Amino acid sequence: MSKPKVLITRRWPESVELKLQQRYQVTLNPDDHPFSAEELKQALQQYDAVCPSVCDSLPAEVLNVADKRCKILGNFGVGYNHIDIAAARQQGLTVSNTPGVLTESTADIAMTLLLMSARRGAEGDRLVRSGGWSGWCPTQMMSSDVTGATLGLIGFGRIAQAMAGKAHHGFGMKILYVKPSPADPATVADLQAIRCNNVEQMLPQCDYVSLHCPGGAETRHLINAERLRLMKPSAHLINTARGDVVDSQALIDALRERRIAGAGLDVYENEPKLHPGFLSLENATLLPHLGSATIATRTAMGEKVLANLEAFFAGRELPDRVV
Ligand code: 8YV
Repeated sequence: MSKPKVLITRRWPESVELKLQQRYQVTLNPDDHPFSAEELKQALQQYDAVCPSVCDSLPAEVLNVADKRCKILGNFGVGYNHIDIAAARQQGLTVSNTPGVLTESTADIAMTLLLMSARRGAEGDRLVRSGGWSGWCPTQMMSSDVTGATLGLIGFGRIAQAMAGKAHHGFGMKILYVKPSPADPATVADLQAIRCNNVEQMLPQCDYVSLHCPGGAETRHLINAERLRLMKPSAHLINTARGDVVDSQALIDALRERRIAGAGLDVYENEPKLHPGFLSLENATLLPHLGSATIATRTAMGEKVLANLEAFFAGRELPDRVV
């Protein structure tokens, strides 16, 4: 029997690409260019498995292409809001993702952004590089304390809980959260976390707010102008979830008018073409979607995709089935 044909849409860690080459008739993307909608449609027609990532938009219009050969989308990433899941289901496509292996690295980036935003890290770096630093003085670049402050989490899944652990046990932070259903009692006890009734109730109490809900239609612009007005003027907003959870223009206005102190962002609406308004804001710390970007994590994500493909082609239940 010939080996299944597999397409990887972007470069993956070399060790995983090698394993893919040993197991499948695999096509890699040596120049790492992002695929166009047309290329994705052709991929669905030519391969048994297509392995996309967050930069591959797969709406119904692409997934519904005629004469599909593809049976499985082995997504490289835990978030799958770039895939129209209803259309995939309707087309009989299997979809898998990579939960669990990127929890700590993404929580680390959220904590990095919180610290950078609180302590004005990126701004300080720019000052030194610009040659504009005239030396230490008692009132220069004063900032906000992290230790002992209150952190509010919107969404309380794996990544939020990992961040809460770092914040509470490492920095003595008080943890608040909003989640549709109560969290596991042992976790709540360990973090001494307090569940708030809703976002409106939580926001005014927080020194830092970190977003950990999934992206997509249900959470689009969950942080809007109205809710930004509920935050303390000294508070910071951290987003490592998905860009469209925040109304960019509303956040830019709030930062510009200093209605909140700062924002630390790893994700953006219309990534990578973020709203240009962010670029001139000293109080916005901007990272290029680095949440899971450690060698170990990206390798583990690739291994997860491999495990899902292996199960699928062996006719076994998938470890990480979305659809
Ligand atoms: C990835 C992520 O870098 O897993 C996710 O959902 O946002 C990041 O870890 C990216 O999505 C890879 O597709």
